[in-house]
Amino acid sequence: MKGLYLVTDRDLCGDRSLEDVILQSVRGGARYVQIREKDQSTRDFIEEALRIKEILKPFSVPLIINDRVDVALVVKAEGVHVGQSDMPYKMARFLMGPGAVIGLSVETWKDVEEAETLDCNYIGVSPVFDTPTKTDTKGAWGLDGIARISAFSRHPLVAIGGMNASNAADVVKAGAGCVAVVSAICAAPDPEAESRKLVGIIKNHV
Ligand code: TZP
Ligand code: MG
Repeated sequence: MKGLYLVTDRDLCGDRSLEDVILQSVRGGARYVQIREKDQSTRDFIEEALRIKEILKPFSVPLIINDRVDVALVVKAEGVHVGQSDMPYKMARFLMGPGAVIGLSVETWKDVEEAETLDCNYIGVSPVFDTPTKTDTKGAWGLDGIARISAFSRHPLVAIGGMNASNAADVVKAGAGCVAVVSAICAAPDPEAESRKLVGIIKNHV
């Protein structure tokens, strides 16, 4: 996993549709898109995921569904991302199959050690920095945390939390090949330009 990873937040898109922001972001070079919906009905989530799948197809960008393995299966998404309170990784793998992309969030050192025993496709280092976008976290890893995890873990690292064009280079230099952002793109006045800028920063520092 390398490059820019967009995680969505519909509320941060303002008067633009989520679909429009996603299209702009992949035009700007985002390589992965994760749809994260916390308050949507199952029906609406499925319909949205199907629309977004069509948008991503021409870009060969995999669709990853946050948490909801049922939605991922029914829309034939390429993957799911599970956190430590979601469906356990092995059950998600059992349902999704060997070919799916499955990411697992690590919030503590114990999570990192446990992830070593699992064949997840990446670990989400969560959060790297404190962020108003998600506040129910167990404390920020910081750049030191990324470096420590990167030295220890065999898994690709996807860094998430509080990242933007001002700190993405440091995060990549610390050992994360993939930078996942929510507000930096969803709330950007020009999501395509912002994505392009982040992609350039990541490329120059891996
Ligand atoms: N998981 C850990 S931090 C976070 C998630 C979903 C939110 C990151 O949002 P932002 O706006 O990129 O800081
Ligand atoms: Mg979750």
